[in-house]
Amino acid sequence: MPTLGTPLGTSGAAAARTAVRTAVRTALRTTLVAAALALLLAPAIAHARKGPLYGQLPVRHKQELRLGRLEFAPTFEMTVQADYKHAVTGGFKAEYHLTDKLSIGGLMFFGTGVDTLLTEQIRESLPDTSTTGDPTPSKAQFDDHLNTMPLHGSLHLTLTPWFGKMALFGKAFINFDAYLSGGLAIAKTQNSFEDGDDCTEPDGLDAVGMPRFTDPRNDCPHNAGLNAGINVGAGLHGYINKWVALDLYFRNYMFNDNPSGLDFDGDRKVSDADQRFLSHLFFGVGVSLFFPQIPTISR
Ligand SMILES: [Ca+2]
Ligand SMILES: [Ca+2]
Repeated sequence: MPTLGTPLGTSGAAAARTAVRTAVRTALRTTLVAAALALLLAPAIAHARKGPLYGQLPVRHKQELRLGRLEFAPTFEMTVQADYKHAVTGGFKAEYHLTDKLSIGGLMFFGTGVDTLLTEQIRESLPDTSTTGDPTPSKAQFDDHLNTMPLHGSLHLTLTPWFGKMALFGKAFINFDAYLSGGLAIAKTQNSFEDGDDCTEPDGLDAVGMPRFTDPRNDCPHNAGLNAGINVGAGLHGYINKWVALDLYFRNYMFNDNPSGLDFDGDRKVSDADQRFLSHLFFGVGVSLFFPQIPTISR
């Protein structure tokens, strides 16, 4: 009769070893199958995490309101914060949209000068006739030195990185875009000074007989002619339909100018040295017409 603590026989030990080997093989097989399944399913799981829109176009079947279209816009432009003369102008913008985001264009405006409130106040404070020894200009001398801008324009590149749709009162949906623009500026300026624009009249002789300049009022304004410079602008289109849009923008035309036509640097004479590289900021509103009238549709 067997007793507790008696060692197993030879056949019992062999059976136990076989059972352990079988268990290890089963565990290994299960682990390998699980690893293979994980490798196979990993891309599918990753794709599912990125969502169904992964790799898709941002916008499908989009109306191409700019791409390949010519934009022509009758436009009104007026200066903002001019010192002496507002420029009130009318003209046009022409722009060819090479891509949805990039266009090349030009602007041309014709206009007239309108006194600012500052000019009216200064004129009222001035005497009708000038006096020798008193540097104050007469009303006529002040007026004849001011310049106006009868013509100005631009050649520029425009970047339109933003576009979308706006809802008006939750009912009407209109397309819009916003753009930045910059390039070359040109401006024609003129004055009403009768004796020309480039003279600097001597006002006597100094001790060694050289011309002496003490009175800028009889000098020419040095502020008329064709001026070249640069311009930058920013604006937006609100599309009324597929080929008509409202165009609102600010554009700054920068070039050398001396709007008062009088002595700015204080050397008692008017010369080209009185000109500075100045901003001429305009607000513009135009009606943009896009051609062809029917936009293409993206894929
Ligand atoms: Ca002089
Ligand atoms: Ca001067």
